[in-house]
Amino acid sequence: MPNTSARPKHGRRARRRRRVDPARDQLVSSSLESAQQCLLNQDYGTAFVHYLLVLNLAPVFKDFAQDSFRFTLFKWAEELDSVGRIQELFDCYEQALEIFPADEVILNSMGEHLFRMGFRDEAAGHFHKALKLKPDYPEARENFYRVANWLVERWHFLMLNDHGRNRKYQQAIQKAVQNGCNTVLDIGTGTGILGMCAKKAGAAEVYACELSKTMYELACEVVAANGMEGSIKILHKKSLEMEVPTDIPHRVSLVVTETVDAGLFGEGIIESLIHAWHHLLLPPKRGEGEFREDCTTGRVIPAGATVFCMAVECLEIRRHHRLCAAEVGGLSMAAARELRSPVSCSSEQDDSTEPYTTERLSRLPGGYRELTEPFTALTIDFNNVLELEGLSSREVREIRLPVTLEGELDALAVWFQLHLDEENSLSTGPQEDTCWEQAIYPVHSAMSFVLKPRDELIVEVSCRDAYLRLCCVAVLRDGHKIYLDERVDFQNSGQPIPNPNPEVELCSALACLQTSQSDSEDFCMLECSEMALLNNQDYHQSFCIALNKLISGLKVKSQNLNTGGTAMSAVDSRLLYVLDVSEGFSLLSLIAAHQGQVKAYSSVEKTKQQNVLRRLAHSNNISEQHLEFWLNHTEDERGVLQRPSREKLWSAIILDCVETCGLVRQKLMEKASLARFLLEEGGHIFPEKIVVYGMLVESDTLLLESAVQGREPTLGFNIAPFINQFTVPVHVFLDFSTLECRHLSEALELFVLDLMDANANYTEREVMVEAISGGRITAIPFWYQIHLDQNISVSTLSRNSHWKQAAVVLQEPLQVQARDWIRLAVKLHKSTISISAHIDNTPVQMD
Ligand code: 44T
Repeated sequence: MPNTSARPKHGRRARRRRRVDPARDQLVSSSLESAQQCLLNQDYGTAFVHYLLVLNLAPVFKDFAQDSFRFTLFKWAEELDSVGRIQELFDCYEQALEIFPADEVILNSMGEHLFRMGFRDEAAGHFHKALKLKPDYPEARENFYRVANWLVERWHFLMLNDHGRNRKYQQAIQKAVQNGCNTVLDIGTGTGILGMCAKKAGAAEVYACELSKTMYELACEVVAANGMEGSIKILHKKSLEMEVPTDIPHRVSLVVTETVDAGLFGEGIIESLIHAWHHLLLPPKRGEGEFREDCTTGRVIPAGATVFCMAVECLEIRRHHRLCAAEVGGLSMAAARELRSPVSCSSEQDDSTEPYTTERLSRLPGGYRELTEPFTALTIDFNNVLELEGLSSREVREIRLPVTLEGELDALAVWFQLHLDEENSLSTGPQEDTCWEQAIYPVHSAMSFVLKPRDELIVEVSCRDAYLRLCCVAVLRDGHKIYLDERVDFQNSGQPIPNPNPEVELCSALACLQTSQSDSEDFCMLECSEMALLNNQDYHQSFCIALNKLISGLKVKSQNLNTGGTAMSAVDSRLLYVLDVSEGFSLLSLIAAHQGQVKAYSSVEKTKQQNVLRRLAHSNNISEQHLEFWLNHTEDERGVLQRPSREKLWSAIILDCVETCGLVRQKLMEKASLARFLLEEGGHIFPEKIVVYGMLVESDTLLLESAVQGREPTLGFNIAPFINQFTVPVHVFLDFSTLECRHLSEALELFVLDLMDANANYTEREVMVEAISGGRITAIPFWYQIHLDQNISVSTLSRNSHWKQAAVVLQEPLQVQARDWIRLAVKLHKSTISISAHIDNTPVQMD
């Protein structure tokens, strides 16, 4: 605790400036004393109020009281947090930052609270500010790296590195401005690039708006650095909140925007353009014959888009959205059929579901098979406001996709062509060599469905809540309709036609049967990664064997003890206790309970998911008393690892070590030491050890995603140094198996984390590795071997893993020759790995 009793040393300057006010001095000094006293008494709330009073009345005490004030704030915030007084907590931080606006520790700490509460953008902003104030502040740096992806999403780098896209936008803007569009609004300006293009092309007035605070600030910096500070007006606003003349003096003749996501409409372009046409743009030109633009009509770049869709078979998509396994870790999964991913186009949309997810099809492990030709699902003219307005009210349209290849129907893949103008267009298709991802609409139907050539897949296309929705409804086979989806309403679609093929009819009947039983209320949602985990048979099988080994051993031990005449009651001696503290949905407690004589505690929190586990317990003959939900017993998260005192210590504690994104979980080692303390003799932590492996690679792809590359200015503008401040050294969510890269070394062991033995751990390690071929080391992808016990382990790199990989991207690529030796310095600080690499060909001393 900081020293609270020292007397303040008044600076000479401060003393000279102070006006004499005895009453105020008296108040300040008594408040300061009270603050210190309260702090000693651990009455942090009152201490905080006193400090606030002192520092507001007498800023001269700031230096003196800063440490104690921070300490008080953090303690008080902890208390407020634990009792859920969140608004007050943030009020306190705001008051503190009014007094110490440049205090990096307070900023960082407020960021941590914001992050925990789910305000990621705001949290990231605080870490960034803290880091700007003190670049070598490791806590803020680490926090910043964890969230930088939210602040400035990685696609900004990809887009700025996509020279083709940049040039096409520039050409289209140039042409429009030269043709008379001389007042321009850039909606969602990002780094300011399109606005700057318009200015450079000679537009008289350029306005830009950006809703993200960080991106807005970045755009201001970039525009100033390019000497256009006075000539582009940037607003920190959503375009929908803009109006004439408050924000812009009059309507503009050109709107440029690239507010499109992989599913085209996900960034709200329809709504933004409808609003722009009504409030911000000049009226569109009327006749088809009017070719020349002038300053009295308005138009939009991009002018429109064509959306394509195609049915695909893809195991990688399937295992992330549907339960594929009938048995997992020895448990029958028949009772868990209602599990599904939150990505669904069903009519009952709510906040927890999304109509599509995104993937780069060309990078999916295991690839994909095209079951149909690409088909035009929709065309849209952004210059036609009636068409934009009509989208949402447009009737659901049915399209039919002729099947060209036999395969399981897993998803519809969607991409589009963005027509910037008559000449320039961009495509986001899976075959294109661009940075774009495709939108994936997974098929959730109750059972797998195999499409056959000559079938026709019937897809419903609609646009609700400004999202494009695609839904596979049925398959036309030999003139008969087989329904796929559960929400088909027979009154609208007509009764299914009797089918001469009994197999097909049975399938159809089954699909409908499933439907009527499970209305959406009964669905239980799992995150895509949780679904993939559930489908990971090896993982569960490994746990099953390891738990079985441990439990059988402990049972024998307790029997021996019992026959030896200890005082244990018969019941106690038979029950072993297992705690699963996995994050999210986990079957491991159930697998433990399935071993018999085990009382297992699950950390699953959501009621629906708990119910699924209960149902699975029931259907697998596991007594209800042998499965408990840990969090139903604890008010406080910190109590998670402490069992009710009346029970024995844990026989096994299962820790979740690696996040899906490929990083070690935060606070893992702290949790492990707490867990060790709570184990009974002979008890075990699962896993007992994790070994980090890595490989030296040359990968341009990773570079393109991490920073604006090259020394050439982007379209002649100086952007790279500004956006590159948001470069992070560790990339997450990689698929190492499909990453375009050259391997420059064998896989090597980088680091070991021992969860059972604290003394075995270290925080820094040097490893030597030989280059197997020459090249530029740009990155070191890494993954984990998770050792459950001495013989059983699972790898996060395995084909059916639900984990992705992460990679350290070197600050500067390292040129190496084949057979060079590279010295890697690997550090682990609070579960964040950092690696630096140097060539070191000095001969190794052999013992
Ligand atoms: N994603 C493309 C591009 N905004 C998404 O805050 C990269 C997709 C993509 N500002 C893979 C790769 C790629 N008013 O900074 C953002 C956002 C802002 C607005 C003001 C509005 N109405 C909006 C709407 C959005 O605009 C910026 C760009 S939007 C996202 C672009 C090729 N998958």
